[in-house]
Amino acid sequence: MNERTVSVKTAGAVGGLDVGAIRRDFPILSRTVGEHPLVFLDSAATSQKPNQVIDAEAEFTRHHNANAHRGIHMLGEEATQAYEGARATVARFLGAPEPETIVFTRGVTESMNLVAQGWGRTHLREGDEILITEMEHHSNIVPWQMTAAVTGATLRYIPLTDDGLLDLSQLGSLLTERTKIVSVTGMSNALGTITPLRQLADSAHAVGAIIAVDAAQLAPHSPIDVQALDVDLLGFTGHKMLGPTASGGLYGKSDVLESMEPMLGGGEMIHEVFHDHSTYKSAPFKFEAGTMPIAQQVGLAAAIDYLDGLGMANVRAHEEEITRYALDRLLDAGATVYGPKDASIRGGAVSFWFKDVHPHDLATILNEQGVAIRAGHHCAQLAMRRYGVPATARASFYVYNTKDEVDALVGALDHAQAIFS
Ligand code: 7TS
Repeated sequence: MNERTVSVKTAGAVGGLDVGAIRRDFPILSRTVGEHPLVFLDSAATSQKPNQVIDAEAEFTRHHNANAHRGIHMLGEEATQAYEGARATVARFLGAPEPETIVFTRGVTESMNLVAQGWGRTHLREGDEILITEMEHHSNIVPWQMTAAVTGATLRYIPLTDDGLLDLSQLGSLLTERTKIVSVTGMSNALGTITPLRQLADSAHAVGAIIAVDAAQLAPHSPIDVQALDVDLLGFTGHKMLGPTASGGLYGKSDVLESMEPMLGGGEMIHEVFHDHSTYKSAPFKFEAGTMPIAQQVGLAAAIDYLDGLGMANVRAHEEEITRYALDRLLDAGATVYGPKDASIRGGAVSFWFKDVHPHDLATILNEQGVAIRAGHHCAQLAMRRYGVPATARASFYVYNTKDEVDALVGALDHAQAIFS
């Protein structure tokens, strides 16, 4: 173990979290990159998983594996119980009124496609408008473009300010009685911007529209109460919140879910099948066709238990503190940061451009120093275009990151500068 690893492990409490203790739960964080300790600053792409999640998935697979909702035998019952238990855990975590308001999906991409197809194709027609924002991830743009093409509805965009905030000054003309749905990210993966969801929910409802939220980045980093926010639909992804890949889901108000058509047809979503038509189960089961990722949703429940143990308010406080520190250090180092500069109104995905070094070159050099960041357009090309860049470098933080790691990032930037000058 080298000196830096030791200092990370004794970093102690930041924002109410004992980060040293947390790091011991994540075996991957003790890996090295060549001679350098791994500094993982790419949790916005996918988070690392603690032993508790890895073990829960393995325990299910080792001792309880069977298909859910099918076998009338011991393992079948155990699998069903574990799967439905996970649904109840997710519902509690999001403040949902009952487990049946949670549809399991393989992540937020599937959730937003389900909204665009299952809700959009049923409810939208020519003359209707869909309102999204210019900071959306492609998974909350492309499905709407596809639905607009099929239904004849028009897609409109809330623009961004120079500071990386939603420009709500034109909301009155963008959000009208023609608007049937507002679909927005809760937190931008490219800019870090946090959306004023309750305000948008109230504005949407005032014109008779519903609101859907892409919470891929918000759910891992901030407490969420879907009832207090009064959102109609909210998609989330498990692998960004310490859970396994292919876990996640869609919360929906019961009447909204019932009004939606399934996106996938197949086994277990039907009530009865006839030659010329089929009848479906009620929500959420009508949306869960075929064999679902069962072990993965069980792993997601373990991830939620882990986050609950930390306390989501503490998770958010830690993120704010480390993001504030990172913003200060990056700006001091001469980086151009995209998105809000005030950590109290943003999340921990920090996009930047350092001097004249292309983000891909920067990520390559940083990797040689053990620092893992992401470079690219982050599946947010509209936001990139808004700020006149093809790509950015992005450092993103989670519960296991320390200020020492921010220092390692800035140290690696100095190294990159030395190479390029
Ligand atoms: N929405 C947002 C805001 C995201 O950040 C992502 C993934 C998605 C949707 C899609 O999530 P998935 O789980 O269905 O793939 N964002 C990123 C990222 O920022 N880097 O890699 C993936």
